[in-house]
Amino acid sequence: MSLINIIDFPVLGDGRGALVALEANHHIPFEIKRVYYIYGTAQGLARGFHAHKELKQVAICLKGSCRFVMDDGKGKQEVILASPDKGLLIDAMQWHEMYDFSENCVLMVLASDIYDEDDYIRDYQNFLQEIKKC
Ligand code: T46
Repeated sequence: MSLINIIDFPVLGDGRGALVALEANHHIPFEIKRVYYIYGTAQGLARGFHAHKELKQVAICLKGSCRFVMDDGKGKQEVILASPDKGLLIDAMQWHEMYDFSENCVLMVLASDIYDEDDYIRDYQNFLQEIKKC
């Protein structure tokens, strides 16, 4: 089973440039309750290192590039996000780590719920224990 689920968004391009429109429950497979974005990332530093118990997310690299490592407790797979017309689905109970942010990277994330620290599993051993119960 692939841990990398990329959603290709339709690009409505014309002579003036490109336009991508994302609709909840259509292009994005959930109701969007929160949008956040990451930019100005320190060079050489990684982020993530957690899984979410319930939250579903789609990550879109609007500018530049970054690398995601996705982990289901049995295996790991990597993907580079470098295009604003592609979204990476980060499902619940997928451990994820983000590396190699380019200097100009702008990473936008659409999330199925508002921020809740209790939904995070930030300890990898705890994640491995929880995944066995799924
Ligand atoms: C994820 C990956 C892809 C908030 O207060 N509200 C928010 O909506 C978010 C996303 C974060 N925060 C606070 C929590 C921390 O004190 O901002 C701080 C940095 O968050 P964190 O260390 O979790 O950042 P990342 O880049 O490691 O992870 C983020 C998301 O938190 C996470 O849900 O899946 O991006």
